[in-house]
Amino acid sequence: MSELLTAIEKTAREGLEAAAQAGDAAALERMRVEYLGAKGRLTELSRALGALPKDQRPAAGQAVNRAKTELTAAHAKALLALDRGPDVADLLDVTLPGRRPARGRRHLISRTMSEICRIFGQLGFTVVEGPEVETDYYNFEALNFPADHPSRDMQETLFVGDGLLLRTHTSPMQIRTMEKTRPPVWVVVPGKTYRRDDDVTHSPMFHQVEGLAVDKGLTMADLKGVLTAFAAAFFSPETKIRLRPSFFPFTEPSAEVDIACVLCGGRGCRLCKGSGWLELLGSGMVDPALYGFVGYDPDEVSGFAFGLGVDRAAMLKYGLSNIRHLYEGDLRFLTQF
Ligand code: 2U9
Repeated sequence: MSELLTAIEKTAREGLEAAAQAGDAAALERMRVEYLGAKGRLTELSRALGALPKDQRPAAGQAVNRAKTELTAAHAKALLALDRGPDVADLLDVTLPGRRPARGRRHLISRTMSEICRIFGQLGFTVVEGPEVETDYYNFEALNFPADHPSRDMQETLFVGDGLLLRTHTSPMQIRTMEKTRPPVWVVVPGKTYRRDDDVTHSPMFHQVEGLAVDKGLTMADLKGVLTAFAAAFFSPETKIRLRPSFFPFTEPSAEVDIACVLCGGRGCRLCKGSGWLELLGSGMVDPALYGFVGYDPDEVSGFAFGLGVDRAAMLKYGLSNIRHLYEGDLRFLTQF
């Protein structure tokens, strides 16, 4: 073997050793310059190839190239090892407690709706649910809204074609229930309802719980008793209510029900606009005209009904100023309750 070949192999061995020993980037760079640089040891050896006898050149040339490849790879590998930083095992504390996966929870609206139904359940009402796509008959006609009557304007209906619409209240289900059962009827109907309405206190989809009681001898006193008990259970035991005359096509007489302001207790503040009262729900004695649609005898039975916006009830109970918070799905808001 020629002297040159021996020198090439020695240089390769020393270069590999230097790469393995380099403890930092500066030492590694010194190795690269010394062995692989333009004036480095392998370059010098390549130059010496020209002085060899012709027959020895190919073997020596291959040896230089092999050495270059080996040292370049060793340099790159050592550089990567430096970049990787400390071993993961040194950073991992296996004694740390694990991270629990986040648990879901029911939405504030769903929980408020359940709470309202639970309270009316204790007062003797049964929960029934029904379709959100309804016919004009169940949403309006059977509820004493004559065709083309201005009272339909109060409802801002969303139509879906084929004579169908998105129910504007859950009242159609009370009609369906009365069609199927004889009195006494004591039901509450929770569910989604739809109107063309969109501002800080209105959403085009909102939630209602409506109630209907039809029985022998019911009067406005029963209505007031049930709603007083509801307000006490939903807000706080001392919550006062008042009935204010109003109009709904399906009840006569009709009353809106206010509760003493949840913020100032009735003294008057910004929330209740100084009145001391907040509007909570609508109610009234079932208009006897409705009984004709379901085959009940108005001389035999009487009834009361009420309708409560769940979103509004939740806003009052939890002091929310913007209905949109309930529908944006922002966990920073939702997890507060
Ligand atoms: C039948 C007979 C009567 C349900 C009623 C209201 C009054 C009422 C509103 C409250 C806030 C709707 O969500 S809201 O905008 N509801 O004011 N609802 S009485 O009366 C009925 C229902 C069904 C057969």
